[in-house]
Amino acid sequence: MTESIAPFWHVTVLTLFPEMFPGPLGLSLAGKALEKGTWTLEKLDIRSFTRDKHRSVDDTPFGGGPGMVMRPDVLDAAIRDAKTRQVAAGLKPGRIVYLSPRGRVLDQALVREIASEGTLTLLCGRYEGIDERVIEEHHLEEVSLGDFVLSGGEPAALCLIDAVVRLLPGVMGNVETAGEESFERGLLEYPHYTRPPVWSGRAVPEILLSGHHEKVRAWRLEQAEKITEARRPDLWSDYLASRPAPKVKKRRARRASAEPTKTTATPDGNGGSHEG
Ligand code: 4HQ
Repeated sequence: MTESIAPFWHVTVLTLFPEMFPGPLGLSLAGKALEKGTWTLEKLDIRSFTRDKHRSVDDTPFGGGPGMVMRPDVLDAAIRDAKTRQVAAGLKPGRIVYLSPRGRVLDQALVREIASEGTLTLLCGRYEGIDERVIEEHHLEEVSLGDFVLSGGEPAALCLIDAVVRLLPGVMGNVETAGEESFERGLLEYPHYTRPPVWSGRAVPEILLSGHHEKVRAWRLEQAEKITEARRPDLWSDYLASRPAPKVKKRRARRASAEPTKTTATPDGNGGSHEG
């Protein structure tokens, strides 16, 4: 699961609010990378794919109910144009993500996967959402930022792009390389401190001032583990399950043992091991 990151990356955004892009991503490190051409952004205004005189992108839901639904014919034209333009630019059209609370919840593994692919198309919905048939027809992948409701997919798209772009080569400089970052190990971050060493009567943990790099590393791991266990039992159990099993010294099978390889509870209550 160690995808290499694409050398450059393209995203096409389908939206009714193209002015929202790159938005905050035009500033700071992501913006610099955009200027340098580390990534490219194409915005397609969904309304430009309407053909009626009122330029309608939505209509009332069949079966009744509140709100409006984005029309499949308009979205289909937008998606086709996105693909056509990607091919014309020499890109291989990749996955098409529809931002939606029904989707797979975005995590760092999916961000890495997307960063490893050259091209992404993002569809931002408004109103109650989009006609289900477009999801089927174009094999849209639904991705959610979390269990809350936005007024549109645009802020979620900006978050996803931000998370991808910071992984592209040269965007972040030297920070968080080679899986230094806590989340790369499936843990929450350890606590950070900087000057002054005493502030508001609070001293920085002494170990951090000691210069013992190995002890600092061990302390930070311990802190990251404690905070993950306390705050995110879901991450904690994944971490425990994926952690390499502690080495158990091989002990020769007992000659008279009926079940020499069984590792479940034994009369000594320790799986037959004297470690762990
Ligand atoms: N919406 N994660 C409804 C979200 C959302 C989320 C986007 C609101 C789609 C139609 N998107 N529109 N949560 O709440 O990604």
